[in-house]
Amino acid sequence: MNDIVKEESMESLWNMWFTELHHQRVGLSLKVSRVLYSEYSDFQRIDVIDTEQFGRALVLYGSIMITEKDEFVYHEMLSHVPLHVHPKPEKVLIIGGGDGGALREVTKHDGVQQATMVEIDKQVVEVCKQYFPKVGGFDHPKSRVVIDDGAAFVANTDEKFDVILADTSDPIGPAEVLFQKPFYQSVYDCLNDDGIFVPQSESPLYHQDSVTKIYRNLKSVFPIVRMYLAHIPTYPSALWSFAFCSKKYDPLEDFYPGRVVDMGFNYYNADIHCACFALPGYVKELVSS
Ligand code: SPD
Repeated sequence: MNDIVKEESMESLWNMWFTELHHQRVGLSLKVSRVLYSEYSDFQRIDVIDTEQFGRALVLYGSIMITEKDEFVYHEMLSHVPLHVHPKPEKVLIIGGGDGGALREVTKHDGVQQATMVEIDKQVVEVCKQYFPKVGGFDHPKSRVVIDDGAAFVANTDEKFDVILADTSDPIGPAEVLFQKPFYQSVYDCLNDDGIFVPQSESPLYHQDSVTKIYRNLKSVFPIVRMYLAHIPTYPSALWSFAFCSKKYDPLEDFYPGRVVDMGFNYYNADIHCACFALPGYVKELVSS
């Protein structure tokens, strides 16, 4: 057998798959070409895998946080919806977001003077800088990275922000407190009087109990709370939600399509901005109480 034939046979024998269970009886399986990193940090298990369809994936505690191929949807929708409603977003805070994708999107706005990212797990930031060098906006002059507990940061800071994003993992483990009322109240308190807060708010199909609780908590703190949706292929049910929470601005009445400047978006645009707030009946019901 010559070397080429030998290599081809080895290739065809490689049949390694990563499966994330999205529900007790449903999962997403991706064919893996290489496992690049597997370690435990002080907070969680961190894996980086190379997948044949979605490129590299960052997996925390067994759950996909980003893949190279579809992270743009999540980060554009988390960042640009609020940043196109607030008329003058100068100071932006990102809670979590250790991969730096939200930092990359936020710093695209000329008016933003400083984007502060507060991530609890230093190891996530280091791993992402090494394995996802194109994702994170860490080196932008407006970026400031703080390694700290996001809940403690908002509870103790004297700083005020125009827009706050909660770019968290799921409400289990270290991120659990970031879905609860005391955290939402601290966020409210460190927003300016016309501030906007957007947390990711899970899958309206597979995480219905969590979604209902998250929106109840948010509505007990913010006068304006509106869910919006995006299609993210590698997240549970591929239908993901975000909560637009605001002290003053309405996400549609205070949105002016003419102000949208193309910053190289691949998902977000003025039509998507308006359309993403349209909710299916079963989702409306989830967030109506
Ligand atoms: N189940 C996956 C939820 C992940 C949401 N956050 C992703 C962080 C990407 N910056």
